[in-house]
Amino acid sequence: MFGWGGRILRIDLSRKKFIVQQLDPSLAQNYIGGRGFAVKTLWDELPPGIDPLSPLNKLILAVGPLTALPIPNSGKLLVAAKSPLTSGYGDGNVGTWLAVHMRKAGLDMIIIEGKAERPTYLYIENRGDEFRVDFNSAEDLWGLDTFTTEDKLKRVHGSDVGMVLIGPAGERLVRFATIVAQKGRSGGRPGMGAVMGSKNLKAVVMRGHGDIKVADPVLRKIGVDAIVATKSKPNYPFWMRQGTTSTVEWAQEASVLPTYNYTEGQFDEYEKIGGFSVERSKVMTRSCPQCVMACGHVVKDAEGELAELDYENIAMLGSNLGIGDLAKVAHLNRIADMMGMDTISLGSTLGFAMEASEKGLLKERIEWGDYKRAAEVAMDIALQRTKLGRLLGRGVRAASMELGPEATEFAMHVKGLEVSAYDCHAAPGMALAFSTSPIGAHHKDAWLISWEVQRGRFDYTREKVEKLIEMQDIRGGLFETIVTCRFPWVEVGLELDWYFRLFKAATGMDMNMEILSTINNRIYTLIRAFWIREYGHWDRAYDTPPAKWFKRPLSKGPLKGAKLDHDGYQRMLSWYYELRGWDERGIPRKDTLRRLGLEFVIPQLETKVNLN
Ligand code: PTT
Repeated sequence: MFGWGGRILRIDLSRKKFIVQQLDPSLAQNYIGGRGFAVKTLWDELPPGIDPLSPLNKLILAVGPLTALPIPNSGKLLVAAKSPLTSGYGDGNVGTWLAVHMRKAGLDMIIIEGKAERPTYLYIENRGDEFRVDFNSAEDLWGLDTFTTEDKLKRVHGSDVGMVLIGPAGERLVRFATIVAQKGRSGGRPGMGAVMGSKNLKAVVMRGHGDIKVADPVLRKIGVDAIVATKSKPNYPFWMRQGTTSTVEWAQEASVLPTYNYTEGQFDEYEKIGGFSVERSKVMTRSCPQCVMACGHVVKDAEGELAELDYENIAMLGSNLGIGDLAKVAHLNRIADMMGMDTISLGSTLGFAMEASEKGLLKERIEWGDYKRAAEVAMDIALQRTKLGRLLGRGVRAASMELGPEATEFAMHVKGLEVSAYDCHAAPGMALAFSTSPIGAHHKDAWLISWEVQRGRFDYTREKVEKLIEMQDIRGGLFETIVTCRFPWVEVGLELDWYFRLFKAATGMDMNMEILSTINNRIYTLIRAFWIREYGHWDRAYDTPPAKWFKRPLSKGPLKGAKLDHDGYQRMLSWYYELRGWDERGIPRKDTLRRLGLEFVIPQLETKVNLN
């Protein structure tokens, strides 16, 4: 089998044991890698209904057949587990040298089980088929921020290792704690860092040895040509100047820049935090391994320290909180990176707290634009040191339920995952994208918004739903399974055909849109089955965007008065279900399950819901 390493490393923290297992070739054929491997493993191996923070949860680190190859932007790792934030399926995609070392060692997946008795970090190394896994004490690392931890581990193991780690937020089980790498790569928004923390696992460090075997050596030439093609795209030079941060100006123009906890779509001070401001302030860029499109723009923060910015971070910690100062936004970003928290969920919970405080639903004061207070509350959350920090550290869904029905009206989440940085008062397609994303309200599976802004943003059409599914199939089905960065395709327009050719050269297997669509339908439907099994029931309400976008129209700007239409949205949701082969409740039909080779989920699902 070419393209895949063919090995799975299974590590039991409770018993300090590990085994190397063979990858079942049918798993590769039917699920490709990354997210596909993760959900199949979680479905097969997790006892239904477990507490995500219990030792029974499993942390999956998975690569794909194109990870770490000499092709554009291939140093990525899929991290997944049952989410402590949403209680459903959770994953994220983090850039890290660990992915490269896994590939060198021939590992497709590392499955981490159980719970270490004391704080531990893992050191993994291979010589051919022989693996060594050390269960090292992390007592002296526990409590340290991610930057210091990385420096310390590199002093012990050398700077050429790959690693992922958590900060104090993960240790203290903040539900949106992430897994961090390379001082600024952060992945696993739905609390993958808390899952690591619950296992007393501070870091995974690895040095892999070996070559990645591919089916056809022509891969190297196609890879080099693809890199040249990426760099030759007309908007490549502008991308290198501003990366994702130019989205601030675009979002302002389109009235989709989240402002004051998604109350408005425009922010008066947007220029101060926009792409041009970042370009002027930039001191360096940071990137994932094997990247030709560095997206981490590093600026000096309000305390003179280096901090990395992307669009999502700026919007959620800037306009969404009413903070129009790049250095201050960067400081909040630095806190999130050092403590190991997701910036999107942090910005959303802080925005929620500001609105709750304004409405008198919170005793504690936290005002719009007050960066010092925002930084203090961010640390309260990370360290779980105050009542407010403990409330917000559970995410906006849990916090709003505690504050009462009025608060749930402005809690910006879907299925418990805080919404990423696009206001959808006038973007029903993007609202549907958030609501049908397999992990909750993340934009990564379908960034429909720029397409719909051009094509008729007030329409509730079937064409939009079809486009959404096509995007999910490409982003979810391709980039989350081959596990490389999607930016060459999405940001500078590298044609998909490059990836199909690279896939063929790596694995010897064909790939095209039709195959991709079948595989992604299988993965999406299995993920949906996982959510239903874990929740024990299902209905359309779980696939519905936050109430604010329906009930509270934009109050200013060119789209003043805009809000989502309930009936139009429900129509689109029904089309979505129909196209995926799910019934009117959003539950996969039996014939769909059989057609996709997922009949094995039927007995368990039938104990929870009636299947059509
Ligand atoms: C992703 C989410 C994003 S999406 C951003 S900015 W983006 C935020 N970045 C954070 C950060 O930084 N620090 C922090 N403490 N928390 C953060 N949370 C937010 O996390 C990321 C890049 C980006 S930057 C994007 S869009 C693309 N995402 C990809 C993806 O999802 N899949 C894929 N195959 N390729 C992708 N390429 C791009 O990678 P999550 P990263 Mg992240 C400072 O992982 O959980 O999906 O959250 O992984 O290595 O940082 O790369 O405008």
